[in-house]
Amino acid sequence: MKPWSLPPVPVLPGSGGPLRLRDTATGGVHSVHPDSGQARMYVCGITPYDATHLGHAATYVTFDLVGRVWRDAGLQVTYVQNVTDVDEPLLERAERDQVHWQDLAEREVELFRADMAALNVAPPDHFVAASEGIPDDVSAVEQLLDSGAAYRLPVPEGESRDGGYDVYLDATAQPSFGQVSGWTHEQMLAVFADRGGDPARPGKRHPLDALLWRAQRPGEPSWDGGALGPGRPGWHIECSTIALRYLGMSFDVQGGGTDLVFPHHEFSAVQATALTGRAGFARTYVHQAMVGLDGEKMSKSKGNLVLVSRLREQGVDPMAVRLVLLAHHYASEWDWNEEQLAAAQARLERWRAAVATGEVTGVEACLQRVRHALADDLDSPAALEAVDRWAEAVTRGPSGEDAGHALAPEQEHPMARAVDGLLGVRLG
Ligand code: 5CA
Ligand code: ZN
Repeated sequence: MKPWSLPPVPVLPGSGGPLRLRDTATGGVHSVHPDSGQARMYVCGITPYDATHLGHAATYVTFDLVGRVWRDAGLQVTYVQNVTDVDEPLLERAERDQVHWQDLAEREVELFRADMAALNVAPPDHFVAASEGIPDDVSAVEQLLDSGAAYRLPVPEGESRDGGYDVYLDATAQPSFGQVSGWTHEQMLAVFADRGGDPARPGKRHPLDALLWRAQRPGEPSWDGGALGPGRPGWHIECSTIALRYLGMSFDVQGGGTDLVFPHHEFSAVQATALTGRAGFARTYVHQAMVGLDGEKMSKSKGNLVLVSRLREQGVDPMAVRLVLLAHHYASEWDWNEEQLAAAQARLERWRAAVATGEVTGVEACLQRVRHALADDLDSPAALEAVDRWAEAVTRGPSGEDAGHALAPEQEHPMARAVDGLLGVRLG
C-alpha cells in the first residue's frame, strides 16, 4: 500500500545515540543500536474501522522517535507497518454501517495517512495491508500444519453450509510460548477473550490456542486458501508473515501499545519461531503505555475517543498535539485533557518566539542535551525541558542587533532544524 509522504527528516551536525530502550520480554533497558549499521523495526498498525485517536498517535509518535534517533546515530533504518484490513472488528463495523469493508478500510486508512502527515510522523518504508499478504499466510499455516505445530478443527455445525476446517496453533506445545509477555496462563486467560481470542471454542486442545485460519462463513469475505480451503487468516499470523517477508528474524524492535503484549506479540513471535526454527522474532519488544480519557483506556470499541482529525478540524495546531504526546514518557500511562493541550500550545509559542529572535547561542549544548535524553530510553519529557531552558535563555537574553550570534532572517534556525529532526516538531 502507498504510505503517506513528507519532506525528508533534517540531518543534523554530529550524531547522537546509541539508543537504549526498555524490553518488555526481559524487563531491562538495553542497547538497540545494531552493530551492522542497519536497524529494522516492525510496528503494529491500525485496524482501519475508525479514525486515529490519541492513543494510536502516541504509539506512532513514539516509534517515529525511535527511527529519528536511529537515523541521527548514523544507522540505515527499515521500518515496516501493517494495516489489519482483514479482521472481526472491521467486518462488524462494516456490517453495522452497511458499507463494504474495503470502502470502510480505504476511507479510514486515508484519514490515518493525513493524520500521520499532520503529526509529522515519518512514513514507514513498507506499509502493508493484511489483505496483501494472504498467500504468505496460507503457506505459513500449511507449513505449521505439516510440522504438527497447528491442528484442524471442524467448523461447528450450522455455521457453514459446506463444512470445512478452521486451523489453530497448538500454542502451549511451543517451547517459546510465554517468552514475550512473561505471563502465566492464568494472566493470559484473564484477557484473551477481550483481546480477540476464543478460549471457549469447543474442541480446542487448549483454551489459549490462537486461530490461524478461519474457514469461510456465509456473508464473510474469503480468499483462496489452497489446501486450507476458502477462508481468511487469523489476526496474529499477518504480523508474523509480514515481518518475516520484509525484515526476517531477529529484527531490532517490535513495537505497539501495551494492549498487544498478549496475545498479539506473543503469538506473532511464537509463530515466527515455529516457522523458521529459530529463536528470537524481535530482539527487543517495546510497548507504548495506554493513553486514556477520564481514567479509561481510549479505545475504538469503548468509543471514548479524542480523534486527531477532530482536533485538526477544530484548528488545533498538530504540532501542539505532538508536544502533548512527547510530554509523557512512552512507558507511563496518562489521560488526555484540555489543560495539557493549552500548555503544549503555550510551549510551542515560546519555542517559536525563541527561534524568531535569530539568536543561536546555546544551540549546540541544547542539541546534545536533547540527544542524550532521547538516547536514554526515549526520555522525551527531559528533551522538551532542555529546549524550554534554551528558549527561556534566548528570550530573556539579548536579541536582534545586540545579539552576539544572531542569524540572518532568511537562514533556517539551527534549533528549528534540531527540534524538527529529533523531536519531529516543526516550528516553521
Ligand atoms: N491492527 C492491530 C495491530 S496488528 C491493532 O491493534 N490495531 S489498533 O487500531 O487497535 O491499534 C493500533 C495501534 O495503536 C496498536 O499498536 C495499539 O497497541 C495502539 N493503541 C491502541 N489503543 C491505544 C491507546 N489507548 N494508547 C496507546 N496506544 C494504543
Ligand atoms: Zn500486529
